[in-house]
Amino acid sequence: MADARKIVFTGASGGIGTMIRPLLARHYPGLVLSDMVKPKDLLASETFVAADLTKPDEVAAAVKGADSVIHLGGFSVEGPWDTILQANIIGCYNLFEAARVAGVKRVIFASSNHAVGFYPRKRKIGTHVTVRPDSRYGVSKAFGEALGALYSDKHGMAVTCLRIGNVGPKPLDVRRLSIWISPEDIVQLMRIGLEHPDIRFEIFYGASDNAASWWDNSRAQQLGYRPTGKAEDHRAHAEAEQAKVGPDPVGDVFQGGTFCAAEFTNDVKRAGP
Ligand code: 15L
Repeated sequence: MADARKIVFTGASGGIGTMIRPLLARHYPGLVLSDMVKPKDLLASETFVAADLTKPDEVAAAVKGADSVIHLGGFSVEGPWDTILQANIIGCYNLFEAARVAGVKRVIFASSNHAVGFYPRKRKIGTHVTVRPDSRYGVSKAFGEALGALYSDKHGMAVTCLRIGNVGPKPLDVRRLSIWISPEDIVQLMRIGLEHPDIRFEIFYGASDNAASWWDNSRAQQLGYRPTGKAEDHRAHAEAEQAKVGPDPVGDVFQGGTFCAAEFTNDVKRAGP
């Protein structure tokens, strides 16, 4: 269905952005894409505004006149502190603040499973648990969720945080059987955030209908989420890929996997809730 709203999509040239742009364009043909580099295959219906998230003026120009923002921009894995600080802390603040000034009504924030990565795999968690980040990257995603709550409560912005698992055509390994989300399903979650009248501040898990899930996504379901992807359909592929890597005594215990194991100097029994 055509939609006259102006929706700005940051991080449009990144991995997830590239996968979901054509799917989003079916629902929102006038999408305004933003990133540091222009996507190679801009559709006739799309426009592009270059913006560096660390530069408030550029971010303000990118979101000018928008009523909604899908914020996928930033650094998408663990990195040195200054990289995370610039792209995901300062960049995320600049985005929310520019959105407030521009009168943006709805923001979809790409959070991550790594905001709660130190929960053990044997525990099923909902969206109200205390954050347990597994990396500086995970901390930055928890920060983004907190900013979203602030702008929702203080300024009435309708903010939806997606704690994304792993987006792709199929789960890459056994861990991803629990956290995988198809491109179609993440677009479905974004559409709920962009359109549902009851959104104030929400956290959804970005996961498909995975039998091995570690997450209770009942709030998303209450608001209409009906995932169509099923990780189990790809189990053989995921197990074959898993067989190529050895066991990880830290990463295999916790939901965040290798993000937990990196730089780990603790005792596994003392980590996580
Ligand atoms: C993420 O948050 C990353 O952006 C992505 O690259 C994957 O590492 C994913 O998490 C994951 O946990 O598989």
